[in-house]
Amino acid sequence: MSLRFITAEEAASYIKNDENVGFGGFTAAGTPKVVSLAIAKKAEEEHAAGRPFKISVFTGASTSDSVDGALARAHAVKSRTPYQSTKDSRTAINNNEIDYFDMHLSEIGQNMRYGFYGKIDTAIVEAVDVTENGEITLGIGVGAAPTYCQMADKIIIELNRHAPAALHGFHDIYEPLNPPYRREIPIYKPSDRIGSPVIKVDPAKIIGIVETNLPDNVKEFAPVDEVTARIGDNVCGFLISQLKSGIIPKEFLPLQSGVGNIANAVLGGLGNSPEVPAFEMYTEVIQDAVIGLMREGKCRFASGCSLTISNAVAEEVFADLDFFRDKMVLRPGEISNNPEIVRRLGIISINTALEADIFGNVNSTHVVGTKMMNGIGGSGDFTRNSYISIFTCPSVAKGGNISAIVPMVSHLDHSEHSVDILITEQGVADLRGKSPIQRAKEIIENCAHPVYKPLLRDYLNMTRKVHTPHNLKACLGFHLEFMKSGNMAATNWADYQ
Ligand code: 0RQ
Repeated sequence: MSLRFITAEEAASYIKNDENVGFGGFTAAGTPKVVSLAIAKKAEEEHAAGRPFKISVFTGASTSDSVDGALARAHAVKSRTPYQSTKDSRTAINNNEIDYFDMHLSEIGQNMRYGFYGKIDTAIVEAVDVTENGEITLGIGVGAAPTYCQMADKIIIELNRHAPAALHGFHDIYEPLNPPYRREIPIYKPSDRIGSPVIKVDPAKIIGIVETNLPDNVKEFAPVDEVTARIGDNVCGFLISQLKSGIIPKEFLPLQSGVGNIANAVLGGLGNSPEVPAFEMYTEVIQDAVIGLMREGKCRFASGCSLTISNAVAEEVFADLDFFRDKMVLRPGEISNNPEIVRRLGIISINTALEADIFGNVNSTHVVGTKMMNGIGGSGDFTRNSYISIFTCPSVAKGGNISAIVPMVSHLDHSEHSVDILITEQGVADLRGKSPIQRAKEIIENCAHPVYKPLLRDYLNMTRKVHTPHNLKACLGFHLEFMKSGNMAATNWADYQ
């Protein structure tokens, strides 16, 4: 059958109020860029005419302003999962206008197939190529596109001419069977390929193709500053110490690193450390620094779910695909983040905390316990199952008014049972094999900012000797003080006696 090219407006006309829509892509990479804008416009027109129009938005991870931003501003989102990171969608979530459920990214594909969240009415995916027999070569982000395409009644493809069709062969599309028929996922090293370079769908489900020619516009990284550089150095120093002691084998182990400025600084630091051997990555997002490390021969291979790279770096990669072809693979989030594989490969995970408590519990998602920042993303998929799990963060936020090290986290994402190492610009806390009191001393002395150390020491000494010495009246004292005076450092423990 022949492919039908349509406009973004026509594509949007097929999306009805209250549909479940699955978007392909992962971060801004490979995320649809024009049909979502047309859906937002349609929503505004429907609302102006007094008719309801909202959709439930399912994705692979965060998207871009063209999906989350535009749809939130148009009040077009009923519910949202599994992760987001744009300002307008965050505001709508915190106003409870959007029902957001935050979840581990590895689970979205299987949970959809299990039927936990209903059906997928329409899948909207970006591709660099599509054939008449329904073979789709995705763009530079995979996410949950394979599952959404398999489940959807209708598929809309944004065929983006900006990325080369020669990306064919970079993807490895594989969906596990559902229990009780599931077998092991046969990935034994990051470079193993187990699936197909394309998503194969019934071509009759493809209701239209919208042509685009647009870059992914992944946000540029901030230059490495003094604090992020010190965190990067501390991570490198720690990994080198583990290598020298033989805990990390001499071949090194695959790395996972979160997104953002700190992750970028850490990777840059690893590249500059002659004592760290060339390594492989089994990670979620392959970002700018990894491309540089590949050029230098420091990163031998990267398996990820997306190429979350800035426009300039994307142009460099697209112009030299043959160099990168045997150095990377793009997989569905269900596979890139799969706990079974993370545990098997012995991955070293490096993720970012908003705050950590003195006993090693980590909050990655909620500002002062109540306001959603982004979501847990893939951090839990990796942390819980890694060989060594590392969390990094600056010791203070908001000019020192917030301590990232608190007596008790105001929301829990990663528990003390899963967090091995905490690293700030102040130093490294190794929590492995330590009791709660030992962990608290390690974290306060090595990771807390000097301004907050005396307060944290006093907190620890305040309670009579028990296994985990919390004072239940005072444990959220830092947060209560921040809400009262705007400065956690003004906390007075006498107020809680
Ligand atoms: O605020 O933006 O107003 O300046 O939080 O903090 O230090 O710039 O760090 O951009 O890496 O984000 C945890 C949110 C960190 C992110 C989080 C304020 C701070 C700043 C951002 P401003 P930084 P980052 C794989 C792994 C969960 C998902 C994950 C994240 C802003 O890393 O979403 O790990 N992680 N995925 O000032 C109040 C505190 C604060 C605070 C920092 N304690 N209280 N505000 N801030 N600490 C990736 C994927 O899943 C795709």
